Amino acid sequence: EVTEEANGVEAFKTLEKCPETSPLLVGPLRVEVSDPMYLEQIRQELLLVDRGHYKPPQCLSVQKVAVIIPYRHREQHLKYWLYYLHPILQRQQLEYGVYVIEQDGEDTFNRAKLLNVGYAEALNDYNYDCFVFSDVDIIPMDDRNTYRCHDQPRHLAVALEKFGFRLPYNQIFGGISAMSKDQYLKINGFPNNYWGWGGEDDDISNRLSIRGMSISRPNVLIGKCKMIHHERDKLNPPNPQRFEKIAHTRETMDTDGINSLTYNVVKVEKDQLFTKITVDIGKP
Ligand code: BGN
Repeated sequence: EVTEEANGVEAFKTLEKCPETSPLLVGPLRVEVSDPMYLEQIRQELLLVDRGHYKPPQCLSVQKVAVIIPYRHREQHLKYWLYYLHPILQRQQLEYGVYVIEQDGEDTFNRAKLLNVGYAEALNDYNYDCFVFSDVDIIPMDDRNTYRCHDQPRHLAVALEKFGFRLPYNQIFGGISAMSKDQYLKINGFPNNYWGWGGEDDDISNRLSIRGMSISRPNVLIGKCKMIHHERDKLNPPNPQRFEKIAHTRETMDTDGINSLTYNVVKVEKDQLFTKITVDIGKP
């Protein structure tokens, strides 16, 4: 007689929790962004990823992580991101899903609103409890920089070459960050009305400190990241209102955030390696 255990059904149910530190990590990584990338080739090497979702086969991931990438017109960057990040996240033994949130149309870019959309859409899709918000052009250079949530909101893009591999200022929260659902809801999510480059991450950082949270980070060795060089986006000019706006986070955060988010989904595309959601988020 074949028992459930013997045919593997029971074995799946009793997978043990993944260890605190994954045994698959290798540490520092070489990140090269010069050779062209081909999506079909990347897909061939990542056969365990299904519609952007991965579950470690060896153990039960303690957190379910949604990785949210705000996006427009960065096809080549996205290929590098997928090529490098999927294997890293898998070595980190995370259960994760990748969501690329594309701003429809050609109006000024709004990073933080796209991140809010990503939070909402990822939660519609699956029961995630941790959210990593990542720019498409930043790749970690050490796989010990884990894409998961901590007791305090986490900043992951700690050491970039353009800032001499250290923090330009203490409260910086840009590039890549991770927050649990609870941490995110405590600050009413992110602001929806920062159109153009700059300041939205400082607003988020203000929200965290106003709600009594602090920023957790890996050290500068583990937190080293590669930023892919590019021209400034024409559709993402520096936001002239950003100085004024970050001075008023306290007054705006309770009415501007996930509780006031509106948008329309234009298109959903399920690729093997990611879910891409194209959204109309309005205009400035
Ligand atoms: C800061 C930007 C951040 C950006 C970092 C790093 C502002 C607000 C007015 C001071 N903040 O200056 O958004 O992440 O630089 O590039 O511009």
